[in-house]
Amino acid sequence: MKERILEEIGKVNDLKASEINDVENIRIQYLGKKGLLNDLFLEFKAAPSQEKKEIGLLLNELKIAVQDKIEALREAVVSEEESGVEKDDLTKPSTEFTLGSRHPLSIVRNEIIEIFSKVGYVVEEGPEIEDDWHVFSSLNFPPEHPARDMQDTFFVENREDGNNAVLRTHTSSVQVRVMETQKPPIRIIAPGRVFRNEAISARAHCIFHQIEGLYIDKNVSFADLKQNLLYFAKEMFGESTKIRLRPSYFPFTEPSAEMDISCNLCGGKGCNVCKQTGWLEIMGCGMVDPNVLEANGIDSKEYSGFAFGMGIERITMLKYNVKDLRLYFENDMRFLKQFTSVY
Ligand code: 2U9
Repeated sequence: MKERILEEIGKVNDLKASEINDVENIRIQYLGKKGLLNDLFLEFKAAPSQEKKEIGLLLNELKIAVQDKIEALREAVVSEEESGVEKDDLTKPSTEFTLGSRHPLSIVRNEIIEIFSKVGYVVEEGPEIEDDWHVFSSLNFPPEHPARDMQDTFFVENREDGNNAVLRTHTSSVQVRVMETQKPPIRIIAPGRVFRNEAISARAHCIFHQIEGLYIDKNVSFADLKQNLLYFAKEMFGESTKIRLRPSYFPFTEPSAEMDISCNLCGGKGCNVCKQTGWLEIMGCGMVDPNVLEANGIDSKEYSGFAFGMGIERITMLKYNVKDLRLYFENDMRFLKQFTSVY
């Protein structure tokens, strides 16, 4: 009986949130006036006198053991309550916690930075609120160019001297600032947020992200441009990727080109994504216009250079098959948590 009772009381120790009231209930159950021990003592009175001594000893032993056990239980519960820590089952699995994930635009930006860093490009940054000189004039935009219109550019402040404060419409202004402060050779990439006054849709947004590159040194040629961008395309989209350059126009480069990569979905055969052409446009590029070099204090007879620019949203769409630009800005966890990367 002693063993059974001690075992029963012992089980209480395993109760999850045993409280001092529980311990008191157990004490009443065993040691109270109507408790089990008292019943036994009553029965003991009727025991034959020759057995009384032996039974009395056993009963006392049982009472002391039960008292000790209940006291130990009380102490355990009190010290647990005082420490404020619930006694945990250390064999239970730990509580689950979720790791955040990087935004897909950050993943792709970091990957592009990594690729260009390997061939000597250095990251440069600049202000998002810029002025007319750094965004337009120094980059050979004529005064009547449509980009200078309120329809296309967010104006922050109109200034008397005409050098209005604007939100930068491209990160080219970062390159201009580097040309002002550093001497060639210059080999930089400028990732950043840009702003254009456009209606928001699946294919356009008034805020987006670019990475632009600029390489200026003696004897930099169009062949260097082509080889640098071929290297980038293969690193970014796979070794079998091909590139093609189509003539284009930008105020700040001459000659200018758009660069396509072979469609990595159909391998160039033609599919919905590449609109049956086998090619996907990924960036613009060109040789820096001599006017731009001169406007920024670089002798165009001594130095030449190439530049390129790409939209990070577009590269991310191609890489991850994202169909709607707005997904990048909504911060819907169901979209965001699909992206995991080392970058
Ligand atoms: C300096 C001189 C030249 C940067 C360049 C492009 C071509 C280009 C667009 C791609 C898609 C912008 O995001 S987009 O809309 N960019 O096509 N950007 S060459 O040329 C420069 C920059 C700085 C001093």
